[in-house]
Amino acid sequence: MHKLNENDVTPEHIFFERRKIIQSMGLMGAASLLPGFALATEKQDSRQALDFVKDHNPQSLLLTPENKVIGYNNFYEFGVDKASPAKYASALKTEPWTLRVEGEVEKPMTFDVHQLMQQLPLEERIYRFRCVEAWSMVIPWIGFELNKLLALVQPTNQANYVEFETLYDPDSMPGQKNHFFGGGLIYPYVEGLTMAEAMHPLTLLSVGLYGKTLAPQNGAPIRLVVPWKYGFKNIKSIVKITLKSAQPMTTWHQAAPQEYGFYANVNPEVDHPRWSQASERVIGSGGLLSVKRQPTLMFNGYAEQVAHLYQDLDLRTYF
Ligand SMILES: Nc1nc2c(c(=O)[nH]1)N[C@H]1C(S)=C(S)[C@@H](COP(=O)(O)O)O[C@H]1N2
Ligand SMILES: [Mo]
Repeated sequence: MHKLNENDVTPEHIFFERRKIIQSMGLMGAASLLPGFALATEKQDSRQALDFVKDHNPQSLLLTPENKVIGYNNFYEFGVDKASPAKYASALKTEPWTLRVEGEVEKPMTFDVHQLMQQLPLEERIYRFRCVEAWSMVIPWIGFELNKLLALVQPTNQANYVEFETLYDPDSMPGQKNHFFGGGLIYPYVEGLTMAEAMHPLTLLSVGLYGKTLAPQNGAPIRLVVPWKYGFKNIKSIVKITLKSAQPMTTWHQAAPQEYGFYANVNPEVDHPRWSQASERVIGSGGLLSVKRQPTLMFNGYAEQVAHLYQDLDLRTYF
């Protein structure tokens, strides 16, 4: 693995240096002159700074600019096009927010998410993010390992799966009120993991990105991040986690079972029935026309850490 030394200038350093310079010059308003920086500075006001242990970016991944992370989203509760969530999700009231954890656990608990953020130490994780629609980003998430939360509720030995549920609130989520606006999905949005996936140290509950609390369009105040799986597994604005003995039914699998499996591990060798998964459009700092393509990596580049979870599984059948 590539080791960082003092001469390495990571993209992340460039980002923070740039911000420092702009702030020290009192020129935040002039930030729009810098490519890939304009929207972020205007929209970050509602988000609060977080205390967290910083990632070293060991793989020197080039970050997707913040304005694209918060401006190019999938959150069908707020409409199906990529710009809709940033437009409409500010209607979501994210404080106070309770997260219920129940099912196959010794101690069912209801958490106040903002208290939980004080209680569990937060860390940054710079992860690749690969959407099933064959585009990708690199995002500096902030959060804690899901296994830390599960330890508090003490799973029973019947707990084989973990089910996650998004808020159901048609008054603030127009996609839940109007079937077509919401892309025809059945709500609330539900996702699931096996217990082994949920306990894996790469699996995060995220409460922030780029140094601050999550924007509503990214799933504030708390959402799942599983970096070796397609984007749709990364369920947003979670209100309930239920540990189960049987595999849960999940939203996209229910909508189109032949296209979206339960596992949804990033796999360049198994195509989506309607398109190839062998390569991806990188959402980076370039304009939409200069978007580069790169080959997709097995398990999205995390094979070393997670391949063992699937060694007895036929990944064509269990896609
Ligand atoms: N509740 C909910 N969670 C969701 C979605 C959604 O429509 N509703 N879309 C998923 C999809 S398809 C993707 S690619 C990611 C996008 O996350 P981002 O907008 O933060 O990049 O969120 C996932 N989580
Ligand atoms: Mo996605």
